[in-house]
Amino acid sequence: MIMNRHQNDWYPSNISGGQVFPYMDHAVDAAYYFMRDNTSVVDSSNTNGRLLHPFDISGIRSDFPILQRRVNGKPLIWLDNGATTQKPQCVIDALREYYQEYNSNVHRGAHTLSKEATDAYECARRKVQMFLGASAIEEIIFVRGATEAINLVAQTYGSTNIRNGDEILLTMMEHHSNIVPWQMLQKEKGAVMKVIPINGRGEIMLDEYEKLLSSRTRVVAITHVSNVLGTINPIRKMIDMAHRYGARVLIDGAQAAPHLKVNVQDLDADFYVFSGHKAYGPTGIGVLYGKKGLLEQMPPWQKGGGMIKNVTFDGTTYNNLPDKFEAGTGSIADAVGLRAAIDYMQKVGMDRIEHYERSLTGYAMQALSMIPGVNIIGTAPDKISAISFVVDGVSPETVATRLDREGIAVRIGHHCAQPVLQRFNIKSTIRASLAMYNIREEIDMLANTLYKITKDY
Ligand code: 7TS
Repeated sequence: MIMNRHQNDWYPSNISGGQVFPYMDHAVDAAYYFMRDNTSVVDSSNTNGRLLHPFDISGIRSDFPILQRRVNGKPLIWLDNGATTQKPQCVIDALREYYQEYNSNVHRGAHTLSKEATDAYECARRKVQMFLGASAIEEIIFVRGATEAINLVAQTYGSTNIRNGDEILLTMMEHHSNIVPWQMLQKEKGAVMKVIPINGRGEIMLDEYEKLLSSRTRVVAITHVSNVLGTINPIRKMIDMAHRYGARVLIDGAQAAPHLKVNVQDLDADFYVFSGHKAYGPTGIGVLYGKKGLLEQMPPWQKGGGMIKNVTFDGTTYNNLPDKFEAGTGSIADAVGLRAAIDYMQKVGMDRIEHYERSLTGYAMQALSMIPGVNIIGTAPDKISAISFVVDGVSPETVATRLDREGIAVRIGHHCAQPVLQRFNIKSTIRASLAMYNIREEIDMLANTLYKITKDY
């Protein structure tokens, strides 16, 4: 059944069918209730308590057609945003328009369609530059996603700058994409990899980090937000600390760019990466930001068409930035789709998305932490979106299957971040990860279903 686009009251008031989890009837921390009507956000940090423009949650939800779907007879509750977000209509339209009206290869300006496609592709690059606050358009390289961006940096910057005995620092909470490329490089070069530990709440131990830094540190690779714990890392400070030792810092922004306002110049990040598909854009497109001076010094990565200036059988000269790192035909339509996604996020406002999601994350933390038998992994006060937990005596598979029966999509497993789970002596968690279109009623539904599961086992 397709729901009315603007219908926002389709959750039954007694969603648990009689067995209501107690927290719904009792006042929790009032702080989590201040947006009860879902219509307005007070951002006291920016406005001294004045009301900002309404956060039009029902308008936002109606922009995402898939949210009208039913799964197993129930309205879809998409809490797997850490894996990928759903797409607003404007992104779907941008892809359709590209293929329907101006599909062409880029940078081959002999005809109208190529010019239109090139304009759209470069406009998308400009949009990303603004989104990240980069100082120059040449600093934005289109890649397939965060994984490809990190591999590019490890294999170009890394392979020319890391030598025997040099040190690479990573945190305990990195995604495999920000571990394996560095590990391979470390083995190849005879370098040393050191791991920055985290505490029991899932926060980086800055004093231990300080101790690990030295003049041997060449690269520090840190996730901005953990995909398992949701912790927001103090990357501004960590970048400063690394720079004092002359190290370069790569920030994995895969779980941050859709949720937080990022400015790479304020952060002074050397490299910042993210994936379009986790930020309401299409799959197949992602971004590597790098400081121009660094990108210019780095050798090209993949070789082929587009990245050259001149080729003879005696030798090749490479193209300028950003083309030097974009061999072959890129994901043109997906870049155009990413531009629409960024437009959409900016229309809503990154400040307001962050504020809303922080509050929703707090609400979900509160709700889940009150269910006996549910243990949350990752309790840092500064966290957003990802909430991992285990349920006493019930396997993650069983929990996920029961949730799916209610239309609730979560991810289970190691989330491609096995070391952080090892830190907490577990192999698998259930993870709910939130995005701007999620609402408290969905969290209530999750909490009530979990409560019922704990009662049944
Ligand atoms: N870095 C982080 C922090 C991530 O969470 C992910 C994907 C990646 C890198 C890789 O992104 P990709 O787009 O190149 O694949 N994380 C997840 C996740 O948590 N569930 O599915 C994918």
